[in-house]
Amino acid sequence: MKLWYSPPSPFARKVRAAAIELGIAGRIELVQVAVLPSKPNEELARENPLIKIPALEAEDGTVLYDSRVICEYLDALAGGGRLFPAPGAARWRALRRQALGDGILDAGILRRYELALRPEALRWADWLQGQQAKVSHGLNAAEREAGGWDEAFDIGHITIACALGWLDFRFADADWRATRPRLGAWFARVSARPALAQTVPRA
Ligand SMILES: N[C@@H](CCC(=O)N[C@@H](CS)C(=O)NCC(=O)O)C(=O)O
Repeated sequence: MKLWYSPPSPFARKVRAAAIELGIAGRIELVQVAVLPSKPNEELARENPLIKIPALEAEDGTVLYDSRVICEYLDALAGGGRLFPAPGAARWRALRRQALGDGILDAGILRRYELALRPEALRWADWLQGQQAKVSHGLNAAEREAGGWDEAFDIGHITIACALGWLDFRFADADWRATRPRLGAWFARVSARPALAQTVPRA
């Protein structure tokens, strides 16, 4: 299998961490690519028409996207039911957690693009604030739930951890831990897992 990724990408990190958790990372060749919404990568577009990472060439040659589909594929490949619980309440909780982490990232990445790519004179302060509100409320929801998160480590936990790691990487001065002690303590504990320790975002 082949994974198109970049070292800072939190969505690609989800896939890399999932593969390590599942013990199948050795079956995946990593292909580093550059992606920017302001500069479409036409080579990547041949693999993923949405021109985003991650994209995974699966064992049958199909190219899968996005991170949610790829992670569920890897889970199935490793026997199923490990990162994506079987149908039932635990599965809905895991998928909801994944949606929360993905949503925090979607809003955070839109802010990042606005701040890093858009010319300063064209920036839209209300829109930036609207995205920040999604990040903040999302983190508050995670703080309310994090007390019960030590029983398992599913795709939702991986996604939340990747979101927190990316916020630390891109917005290091935004002290999200100050008002979210349970989430901070949980993140410190899970960061020691090889799947997260080996995939810390870097430039
Ligand atoms: N929903 C997608 C989001 C993927 C995504 O936004 N990836 C970013 C990099 S972290 C990207 O490729 N951005 C390029 C662009 O938006 O053009 C997933 O879960 O994989």
